[in-house]
Amino acid sequence: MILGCASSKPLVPRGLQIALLAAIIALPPSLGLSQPIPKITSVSPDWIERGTTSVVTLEGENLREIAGFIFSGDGGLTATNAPPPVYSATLESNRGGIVPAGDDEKTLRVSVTVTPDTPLGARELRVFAPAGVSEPVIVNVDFLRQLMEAEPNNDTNHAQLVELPTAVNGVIKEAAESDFFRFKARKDQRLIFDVDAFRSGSPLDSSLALLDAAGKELARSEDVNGLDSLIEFIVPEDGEFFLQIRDFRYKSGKDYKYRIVSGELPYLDSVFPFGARRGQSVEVALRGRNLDGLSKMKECALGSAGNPRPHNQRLFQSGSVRGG
Ligand SMILES: [Ca+2]
Ligand SMILES: [Ca+2]
Repeated sequence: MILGCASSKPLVPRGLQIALLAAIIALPPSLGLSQPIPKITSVSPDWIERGTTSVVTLEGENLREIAGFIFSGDGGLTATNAPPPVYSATLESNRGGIVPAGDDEKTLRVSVTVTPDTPLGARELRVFAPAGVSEPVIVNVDFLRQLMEAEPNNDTNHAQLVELPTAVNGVIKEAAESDFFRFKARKDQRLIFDVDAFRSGSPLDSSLALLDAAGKELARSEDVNGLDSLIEFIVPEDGEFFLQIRDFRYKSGKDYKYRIVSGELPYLDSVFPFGARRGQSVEVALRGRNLDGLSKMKECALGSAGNPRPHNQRLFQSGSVRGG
């Protein structure tokens, strides 16, 4: 349809042009432009402790008219819209006032509940609206308490106090930034600090250090699992210690995320054999730390033919054992 042209005589009288425009604008969305399909680009936090309800924030597009949530994989997760935080206000100096934050279609707060007995591991989360269903993002279920770093935590004087065991989640956002955490430990504890960044696609090349209460470096790790650091620390005496993480090259960015599984936790260096036929029980030899003398597992239940996922899947991956 041609409504008119500045350089020629309009094909449609001006009054009719205005009426046509008004009619197009007034069309309901289903008859005019198609409704937009929701899109999720990130979820934070993306790890949730089993048996808890957590608020996670989705970022993306067209998230204002969400009708529901879909989880794929093992069950045990449900989600509802979370109310906006009452304290969420942004000071906008150029407008001279306080306006509510997060009132847009690019952010959605979701309350996710995980049952206490659901299997650990990853789930796909999608949102749906009348126009369609989003692509999925991954949400992980863990047995550890999940902590988000709290700024400022960029030096030992502002180190964030954490209680082990825990999984600490953070981001190295600023150039040359280090994040510091402070924890108490008892003599002879064998503590594991297992960074997960590179292995999850983060550009962070972690450099991880343990310091004593005076700030003296006791241990440092660069690359153990790919670029991810791992420290095993046998506590020399009761006291407080610092954990420090930064990028090895002092790089940074909002996607420089990390996760540090921390505490007196079992850690597998290797398993043998590496797998077994579906539906078969095998004896698996284990090598690792904090295994409580466990060197073999006689019964390693694998999924039946109808359930191809190993029940205790994580035992077939080296790294921190996260329960089962
Ligand atoms: Ca920080
Ligand atoms: Ca590294």
